[in-house]
Amino acid sequence: MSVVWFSVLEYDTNLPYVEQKTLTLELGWGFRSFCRKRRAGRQRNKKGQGFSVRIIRSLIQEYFASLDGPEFKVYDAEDPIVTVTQCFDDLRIPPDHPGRSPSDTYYVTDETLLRTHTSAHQSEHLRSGEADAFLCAGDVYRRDEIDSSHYPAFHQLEGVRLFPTDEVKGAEGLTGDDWTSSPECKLVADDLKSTLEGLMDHLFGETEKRWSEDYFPFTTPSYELEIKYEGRWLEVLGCGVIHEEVLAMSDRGDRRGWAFGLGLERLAMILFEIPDIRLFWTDDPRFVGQFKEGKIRKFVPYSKYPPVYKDIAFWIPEDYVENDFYELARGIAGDIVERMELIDEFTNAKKGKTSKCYRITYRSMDRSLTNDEVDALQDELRVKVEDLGVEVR
Ligand code: FA5
Ligand code: MG
Repeated sequence: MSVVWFSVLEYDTNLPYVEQKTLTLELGWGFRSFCRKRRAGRQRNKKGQGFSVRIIRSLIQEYFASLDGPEFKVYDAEDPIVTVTQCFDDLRIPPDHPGRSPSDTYYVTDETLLRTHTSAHQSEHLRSGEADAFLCAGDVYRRDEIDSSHYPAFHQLEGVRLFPTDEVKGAEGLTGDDWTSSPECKLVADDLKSTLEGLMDHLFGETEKRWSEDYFPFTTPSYELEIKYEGRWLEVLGCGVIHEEVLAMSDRGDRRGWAFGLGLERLAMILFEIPDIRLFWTDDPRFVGQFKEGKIRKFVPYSKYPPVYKDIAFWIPEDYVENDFYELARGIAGDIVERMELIDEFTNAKKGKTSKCYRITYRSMDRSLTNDEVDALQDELRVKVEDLGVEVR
């Protein structure tokens, strides 16, 4: 299995490679990896390897095809480079939302960016009026925290379902609280939850799951679903009842419906018992060789290489942004960074300054790291981090 990328999901950007290479330089680590891995994924596909995300995706499509009700049209060939309008404005994401900032999002130009979620295509598919229900899969990109379940490039699958007008007739014209407190809104939310619970049962059989309230500007009410995995709760999806203004902006203001967006790697991690999201990118034959087309079996762990821990402490400037530090470390050490953890923080009242100390776990998925190699990475980080205006202690 492992990757995954476009090749595995069988879609492609429309960008010629040369153009991608140019973008690569500006977009930093996530996009660079994506170009590299995409090529590797193609090779692997030729050899018949690399399937876990594709398997998950087919199981999901299979489930939705089996449901009564409208047929789910499948979209998966959208360009991952979208406009600010598609990714944010169409979804009521306000101008000052942190998700829009360059510390969270890879911008290509001021107006275009690598989509941060597949919801970026919701509005265009709603507006096209082609289907009352659809699924939309694609690769998405974010600057994010660094640990075993977060990666700067991953795959999402979006689902949308509009209800027949007569099933939600009582809610005609209702907005705001009048709508969200109506029995029709409850009907849509209940259908959403039971559909997704059914999906989890289809994927995993009996499994522990829990719902929590969430917030998205494009759905209300909103929820997230977590699954118990290796003794902890792992968030697998966000969802909700589509906000009436989103529907209205897509010329579907007369309709009501639900939407969800799930993380395909997260589900694959649970189904195949894959302990670290970086494994989706490894070329290690001990990993890749375990996943063959059409076969679902648990990952048989091989011994991990030993980790190397390094701490770094610095005084931060007022405009310090944590994601910029994570991105910097990824830029220097790539996949070798397994985890970055804030282990200490204090403010010196006299100096009026705050210090942060991070523990970085370096570990390769494919080989043993030498001390010299890790020291060199850490030294480079200590120098380059000063570009963020911090003062290393
Ligand atoms: C969203 O992206 C919303 N667009 C989902 C949605 C769609 C809500 C439609 C309502 C209606 P969120 O940021 O929580 O939500 O991400 C959704 C899922 O993507 C998460 O539950 C998780 O499974 C996965 N995910 C998020 N960040 C990462 C990451 N860095 N690495 C791997 N998977 C991730
Ligand atoms: Mg979430």
